[in-house]
Amino acid sequence: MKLYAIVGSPNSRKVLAVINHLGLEVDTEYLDLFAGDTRKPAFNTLNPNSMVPTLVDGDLTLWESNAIIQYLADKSEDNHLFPHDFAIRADIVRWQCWELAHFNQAFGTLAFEAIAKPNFMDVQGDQAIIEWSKAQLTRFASVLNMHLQDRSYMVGDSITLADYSIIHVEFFKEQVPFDWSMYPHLNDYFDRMRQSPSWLATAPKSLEAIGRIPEK
Ligand SMILES: N[C@@H](CCC(=O)N[C@@H](CS)C(=O)NCC(=O)O)C(=O)O
Repeated sequence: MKLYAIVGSPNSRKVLAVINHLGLEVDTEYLDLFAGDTRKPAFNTLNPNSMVPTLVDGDLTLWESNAIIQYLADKSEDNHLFPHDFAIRADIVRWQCWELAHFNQAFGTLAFEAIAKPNFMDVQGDQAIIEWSKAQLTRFASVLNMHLQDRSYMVGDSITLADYSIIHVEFFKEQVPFDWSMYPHLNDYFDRMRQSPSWLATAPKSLEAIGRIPEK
């Protein structure tokens, strides 16, 4: 299996953390975002969105990080991250849909506009989008905070795919212009999850390392 990824990309980190967690053998090729590697024709035949993560396994080419991690978990012998029980799977998929459509849609957009644009692309973020993202995040952060008030993980009592999906923008949490102080359970959860070894191992070494091919 081969994974195309970008150092520090939240969606790549989500997949890499699951690979680490499950101890899978996957050949990872890092693309250089700033050299335009994701826009090259050869890569676009694999992923017409010009985005990572993208997984190739024999005849299957798969993009969308949540689809990739479901596939990897189902392929692994010890699939405790995405158990076979229908109700548990539906619960995990529910939170993966929710993070994609709501919580991380807001959080990721805020991180892109307020942090990535000025720091990596030399342009100012769009203030109207920043304000919209903050309003959305206010709405959905309280849902997450409430869900986590009496639990350590998103689903059940151990880590699942839902956790790696929820936390994937974690690196930017303290950098975005958002007051997280109203959400103590969410904050405790992020603090715990960001220390989990499989996730920690995917962290970029520095801000400068983000988007570039790592030195061997
Ligand atoms: N919904 C996609 C989002 C993928 C995505 O946003 N990838 C970013 C990196 S985290 C990317 O490749 N960006 C490059 C670009 O937009 O040109 C997923 O979950 O995989």
